[in-house]
Amino acid sequence: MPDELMALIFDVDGTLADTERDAHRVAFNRAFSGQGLDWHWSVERYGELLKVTGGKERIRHYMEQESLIPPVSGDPDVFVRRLHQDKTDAYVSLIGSGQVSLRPGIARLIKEAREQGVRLAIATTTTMDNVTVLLESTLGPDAPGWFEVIGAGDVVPYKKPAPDIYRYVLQKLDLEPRFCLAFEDSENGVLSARGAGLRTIVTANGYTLGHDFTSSELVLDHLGEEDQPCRVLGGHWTGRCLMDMQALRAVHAGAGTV
Ligand code: XBP
Ligand code: MG
Repeated sequence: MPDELMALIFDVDGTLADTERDAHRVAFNRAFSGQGLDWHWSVERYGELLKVTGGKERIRHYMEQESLIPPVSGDPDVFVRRLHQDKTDAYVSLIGSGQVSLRPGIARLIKEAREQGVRLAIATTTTMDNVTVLLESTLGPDAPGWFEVIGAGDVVPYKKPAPDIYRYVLQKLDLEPRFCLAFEDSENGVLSARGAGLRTIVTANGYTLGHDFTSSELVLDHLGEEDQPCRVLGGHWTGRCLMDMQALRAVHAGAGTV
């Protein structure tokens, strides 16, 4: 008997929506200029910086790389936290204005999972306010409540690629990893999910296409819609490429087709 698929656990950035290039990056740059800093993260530079997960950690890494010192005296950590709060404010207002949409298949799959009583959760590195505003602005004001657990940001000491955030979510769900499927877009995300013992489907994006996804079950360009089938980029899947619950159960069971 294969394990029953009881819960879907979603990453947020790059998986639910393409938020990095045109939302997080823009928000970081707005925070920098708002503080009078001449720092600017280009699309390309940001792609490199993404290997460091977490906004505060990314800012610290950039400052180290560029040998930058805070423009104010006092605790550098306080400076980073303030700058990052400005970034979160900028991100929330950007996403709240409805400029970012969900990736193909996400809304469809979430609806179907809810109809079938499949449990939903989120495991992300980003800040909780960012998750809430994205869910509300794309799926409606009730959407955050559809997710039984939202594991976000600093709730665990070590961010992805550490497995902590997935372990946290599994513990809150009170489920073993074999009953779940994770959705990720990046190598750091897959390492985190796999580290927690989860089977993982990857939907790659512009920033993550070259990543190593060998430990995932399946790599796709997206989850697919009726009029927009997905493409298989890695792993084994034959036949129609549309990740509905039937297809997910097959992937979870290790089958390459429905
Ligand atoms: C997402 C991230 C996040 C965001 C920034 O990684 O790395 O750090 O870029 O969010 P993943 P904050 O999709 O693997 O969870 O600035 O709120 O930290
Ligand atoms: Mg991601």
